[in-house]
Amino acid sequence: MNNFIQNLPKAELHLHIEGTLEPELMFKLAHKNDVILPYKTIQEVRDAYNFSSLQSFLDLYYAGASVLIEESDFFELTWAYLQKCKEQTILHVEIFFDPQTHTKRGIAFETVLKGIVKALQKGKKELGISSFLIMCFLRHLSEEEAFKTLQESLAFKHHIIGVGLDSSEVGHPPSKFERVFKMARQEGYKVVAHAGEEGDNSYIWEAIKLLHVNRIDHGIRCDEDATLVDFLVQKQIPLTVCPLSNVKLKAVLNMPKHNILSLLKQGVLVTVNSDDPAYFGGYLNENYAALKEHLNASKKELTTLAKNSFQASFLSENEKQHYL
Ligand code: ES4
Ligand code: ZN
Repeated sequence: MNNFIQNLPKAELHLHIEGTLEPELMFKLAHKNDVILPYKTIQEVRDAYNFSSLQSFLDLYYAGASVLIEESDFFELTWAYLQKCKEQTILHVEIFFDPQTHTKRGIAFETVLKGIVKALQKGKKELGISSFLIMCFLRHLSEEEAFKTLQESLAFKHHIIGVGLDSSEVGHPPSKFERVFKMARQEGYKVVAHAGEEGDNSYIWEAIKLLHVNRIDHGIRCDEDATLVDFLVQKQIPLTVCPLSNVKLKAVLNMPKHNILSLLKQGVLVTVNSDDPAYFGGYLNENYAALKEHLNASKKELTTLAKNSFQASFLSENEKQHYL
């Protein structure tokens, strides 16, 4: 790994903890919990990671998550990711979790949350990594189910900084969750939403105008509308971009065609993130390295992207200053 990228202090703002489940841990937990997987070997799992779209990935991702049963499983998953952060000079993380993926299978919200939180607390204490937790609603499920999840989260509000919106984008626009997000904001949660990954620029506009998001996750289709790009620049609304994910899920044809550096040059507050690193072939440093290799990103650009990751974070202005 490139030394410069390796040693660059970074924050990660778009990371689904369920998307850090490596096939080795998937098999280990399947065995422990008596969960039957549709694969015989680790190689078979890896061979299945050939996606044609977001949905083709999500089908596998939800199947993989079925091995997570006990609190200790969520702890082990999160702890493994934090060790990776330590290796990669990631100093601060804002992690997504999908409670509905688990409560739908009869796993208690509390089991999921406690396992993740205990690992984050250990990560702070032993590795010096600061962290926030963001709860995502699955947008292919109903508004009513999202409200139920929001209600359930309130008992654990002190552990959750904000809410997000993920899963199948097209056909499930932000407007579907306008009332849920309004209540979340009233409860003091920060708000983010996946928008403009596969959905067109109208999904980004809706996330901004109807959900009043603090950040857009992905947002790469903003360049379809010059007015929208100007708006993002003017308001400095951050985009959490995930280059390897976009290529793997065919949201972008290939890495040389990725628009992240073009957006950066136009003044958009873009950041680099890994999304679901166990599935997309790389953690955060591999995403930075892809920009260097395929887009000729300079040291100055890579440094700006890393600084942006702290600027776009939910750290206090005081804490941010430490990194900028
Ligand atoms: C996701 Cl890449 C992506 N997009 C939307 N939802 C997701 N959940 C996990 N990864
Ligand atoms: Zn994502």
